[in-house]
Amino acid sequence: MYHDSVISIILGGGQGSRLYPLTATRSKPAVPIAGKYRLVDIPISNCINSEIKRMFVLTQFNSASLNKHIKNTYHFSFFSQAFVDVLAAEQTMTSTSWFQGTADAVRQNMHHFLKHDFEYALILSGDQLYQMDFNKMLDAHKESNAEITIATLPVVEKDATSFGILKTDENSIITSFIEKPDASLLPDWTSEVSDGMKAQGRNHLASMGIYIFNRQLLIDLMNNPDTNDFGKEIIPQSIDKHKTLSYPFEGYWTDIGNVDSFFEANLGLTDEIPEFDLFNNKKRIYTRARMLPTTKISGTTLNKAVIAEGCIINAAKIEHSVIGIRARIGNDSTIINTYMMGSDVYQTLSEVTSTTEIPMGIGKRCFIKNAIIDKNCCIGNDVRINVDKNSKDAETDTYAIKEGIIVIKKGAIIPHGTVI
Ligand code: ADQ
Ligand code: ADP
Repeated sequence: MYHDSVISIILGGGQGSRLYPLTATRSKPAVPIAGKYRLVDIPISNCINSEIKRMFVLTQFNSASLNKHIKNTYHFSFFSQAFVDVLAAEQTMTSTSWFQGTADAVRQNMHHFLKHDFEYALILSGDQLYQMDFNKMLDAHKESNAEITIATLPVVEKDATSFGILKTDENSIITSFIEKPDASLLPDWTSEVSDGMKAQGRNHLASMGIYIFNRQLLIDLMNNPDTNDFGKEIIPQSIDKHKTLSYPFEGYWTDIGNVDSFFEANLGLTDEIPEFDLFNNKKRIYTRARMLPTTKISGTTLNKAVIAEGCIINAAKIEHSVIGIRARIGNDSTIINTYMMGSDVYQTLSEVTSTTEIPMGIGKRCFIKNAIIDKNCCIGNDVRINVDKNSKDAETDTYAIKEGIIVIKKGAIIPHGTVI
């Protein structure tokens, strides 16, 4: 086990513009996923399951909800060295010193990291859904005497333009690397992959944005103020100078950095055997223990539904949907292909039955399809939300439509009878 020799640095997000409007009022690591977790719980849980217990979360803005979540969730023993520290950019939005990229975010926080003893820095992205034992990656790094190790995954040609793509020699040492290559270059960038991957047409080896750096090399690289990004500069410039190992991973891994992939990853949890395994004693995903009551359901046909704790559901039908904590859904409503995040608090019975205010949750006789409903939304009765791939992108105060998915903004009030 490497817990004494490793710190992990979780890149919590740039401006989060690709996940907008989910990131309009909170930092990316605080975005709720899978009904009861937050994005940052994934890398933190992977670290805890790998016995790596000194973690830093780098974020562009210090949202109250992120600090609160970390503080309320990750309590370690008084006698343990373990911690999760949130380090926010100390500049303002308009300042030019705002983190210029992933490497710049690490550089600006080096003084925090160097206060701790470590031999290896494990750098992780904050917006990926996967379960990985980092000890195996650290073993491979150590055994090969590498200075840098990059976790890699074979991808299909269509996806290859979104990633750093690399080539290796027979010892898995990386010989070349190109960040997000143009499609026309791809024929020159295939790699040897396993037969199983080949059969799926996954012939391009992609960087997962998960890196191990030896301490001294990280210090040296961070001393060069001209490099701001790992994928664009640090990694391509290091390949020839420093032994860089590819650590192959073939499990489930997906980037959830945009609304479309975030939506797919959440709804993927409703599959008969979800690729992301939440039902595993050894790969537990941690989150805040909220002590919520069990969910109460009446008169609802459920099909491929994932329902978190503390909900009150009277809907007619919920299909292919994830329903988050404390959600309330009224009689005769139908919810399809939807991720509803739920609510932060319960309202009183008189608030829920109010005839003047629309209560939190979804009202009666609604039809909702292809939606992400952020927290604390108040959706009235007889609301019909039915967007699809043909819907044009649009934005109002209360919702945004992007690529056929509608995001109802946090706390939005959608009046009775609205049709979108
Ligand atoms: P991208 O994911 O496109 O590619 P980037 O946008 O730099 O790279 O994000 C990497 C991670 O760092 C994300 O979690 C992001 O939220 C976070 N991040 C970005 N800017 C940040 C900042 N200023 N401060 C803190 N965190 C920040 C990268 C690699 C590719 C690789 C893919 C795999 O560059 O080579 O293939 O990851 O997803
Ligand atoms: P988000 O989940 O959107 O990032 P926050 O985490 O900031 O938002 O909000 C969640 C916390 O805020 C909850 O833990 C809850 O205590 C508090 N909160 C939110 N809305 C209310 C409300 N209407 N009344 C009381 N507390 C609230």
